[in-house]
Amino acid sequence: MLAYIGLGSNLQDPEGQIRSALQSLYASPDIQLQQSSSLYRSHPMGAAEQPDYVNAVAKISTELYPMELLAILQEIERQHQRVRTGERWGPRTLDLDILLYGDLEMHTKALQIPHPGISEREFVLIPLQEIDENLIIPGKGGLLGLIEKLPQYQLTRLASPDVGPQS
Ligand code: A4P
Ligand code: MG
Repeated sequence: MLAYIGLGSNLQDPEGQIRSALQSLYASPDIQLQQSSSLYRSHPMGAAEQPDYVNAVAKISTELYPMELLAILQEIERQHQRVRTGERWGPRTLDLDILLYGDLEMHTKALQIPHPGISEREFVLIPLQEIDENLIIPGKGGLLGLIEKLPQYQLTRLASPDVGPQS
């Protein structure tokens, strides 16, 4: 199954956190890292009193079920000293979201796929476009059409990632 993972960090060397998380995905035995986007700097969505984020998207293939994949992503978050404060959209060392899992649509409390914020987030859609601009987001439509509707928050493209099959 092909899936797309959104990575975000705005604490403790965000760029390093994202590179390290990509490395963890690459090293995970049940996950094959197919491609990763460039890293992007983005203004915080939500509470303004927090540092800018670094965001990226990874395309993976896996035979894990969605809940199994989520458990592995949360374990990687824990390894990156993620502490859940309960504050929604607050600062974090590492956030890993399942953006897409094949063409699956699921809406449970534990897991919502596609990720509910996907169609309004420039820091998700632009890195996705870099990987596969013909993507269809189940229930939401074509990626390029969603990008056209975005208010432009402006992303700054940082470096290409130096881990995984591209290196
Ligand atoms: N969960 C449900 N669906 C999913 C999914 N598709 N992927 C559940 C991952 N998790 C999913 O997540 C809370 C619970 O959501 C999980 O236990 C899981 O069962 P969390 O990571 O603890 O909470 P959160 O991330 O603080 O909440 P939320 O609402 O998911 O926040 P977001 O949407 O991840 O937003 N600004 C910029 N520029 N860049 C960012 O990356 N990120 C956020 C966080 C805010 N502002 C940002 C960014
Ligand atoms: Mg999250």
